[in-house]
Amino acid sequence: VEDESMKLYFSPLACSMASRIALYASGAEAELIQVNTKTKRTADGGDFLLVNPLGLVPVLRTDDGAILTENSAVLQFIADRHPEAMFAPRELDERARLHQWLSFIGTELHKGIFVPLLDKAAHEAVHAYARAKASSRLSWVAARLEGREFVLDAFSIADAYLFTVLNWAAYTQVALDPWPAIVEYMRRMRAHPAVARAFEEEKALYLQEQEARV
Ligand SMILES: N[C@@H](CCC(=O)N[C@@H](CS)C(=O)NCC(=O)O)C(=O)O
Repeated sequence: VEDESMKLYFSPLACSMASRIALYASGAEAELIQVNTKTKRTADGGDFLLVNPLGLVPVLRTDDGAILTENSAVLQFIADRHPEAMFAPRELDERARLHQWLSFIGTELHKGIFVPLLDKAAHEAVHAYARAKASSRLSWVAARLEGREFVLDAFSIADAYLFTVLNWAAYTQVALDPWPAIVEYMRRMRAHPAVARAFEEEKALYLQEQEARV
């Protein structure tokens, strides 16, 4: 597979970290381009809105120059390119289960709970509304993880995305302790080589970004 020219636009510790994890787990090569999602500038001063008018990461520029947005699509694209290296089920029922989890993580967790809580401009009523949803959503995740190592039968892009999103619990005062299965899962994920590498790199970039802002 020729993939020297793939580019992943990311912001440190944002949802795009899931795609970095998938790149590392699958062994795919891609240039990683940091985006300041506040100023909509890329690290080299480019206008990110020309890449994605929505100003959202992740964006994957595939090696034939196509622009792909949306976590779920980007993650599946990366995993499907290297099925020998990364578990990317293709049979109908397993793929449906993968879709189910990517959609759940993207809508119920990422957008439903964490985006409103991370948005400092959101009114307290918005925060309360999001917080009220957290318990049932996290119970659902915990029930799935009870007695299993990964979301599916092996490490997959669903784990990359779930770890990335649940990592925001620390920044939003969402307690995970009531769900030991989730706490243990996060511990296991942090020890996974692709997750550990991506997380360490993005934590360092996140700190740099925070320091530059002050
Ligand atoms: N629906 C999009 C949402 C992506 C998204 O929310 N990206 C966030 C980072 S986690 C972002 O770029 N936020 C910048 C902004 O809102 O301006 C997807 O699933 O990829």
